[in-house]
Amino acid sequence: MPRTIHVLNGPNLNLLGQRQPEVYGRETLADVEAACAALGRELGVEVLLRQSNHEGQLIDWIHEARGAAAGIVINPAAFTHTSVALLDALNTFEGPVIEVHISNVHKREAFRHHSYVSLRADGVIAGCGTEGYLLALRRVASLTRG
Ligand code: DHK
Repeated sequence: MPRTIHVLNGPNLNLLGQRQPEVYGRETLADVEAACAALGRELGVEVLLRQSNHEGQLIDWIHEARGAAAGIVINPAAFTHTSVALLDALNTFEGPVIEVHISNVHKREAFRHHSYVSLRADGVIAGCGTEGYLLALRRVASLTRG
């Protein structure tokens, strides 16, 4: 059975491609999902991509990943900078976690420089655009290869 990698996306990422394209680019989340699925086929993994604007929903999905996902790629969006609850949820997950930010958060406002999720993440990718998701998938696949 192929390993499944869960790709979780936080608030406002449903508007990817429309929202501040000068910061987040013109690709939509559907484009990201298609690119992740194509790479998944190449790597021999399944990819489940989800997005929610609600913190509790993201936490429920992290709990669902326990014992089910080989790894988690997560762009927590604004919850990166605010959510101890997401950090606590990720701390219950046993596999690798890679944190992705489309923009280079360190080049932006000071409040974006701190990440609660980074206290758990095994790797962090920022400022590589939506390609960051593909880099993160490759990393999870290599970390979990048997
Ligand atoms: C996305 C967001 O929505 C912001 O709140 C983060 C992140 C950065 C990104 O670059 O993907 O600060």
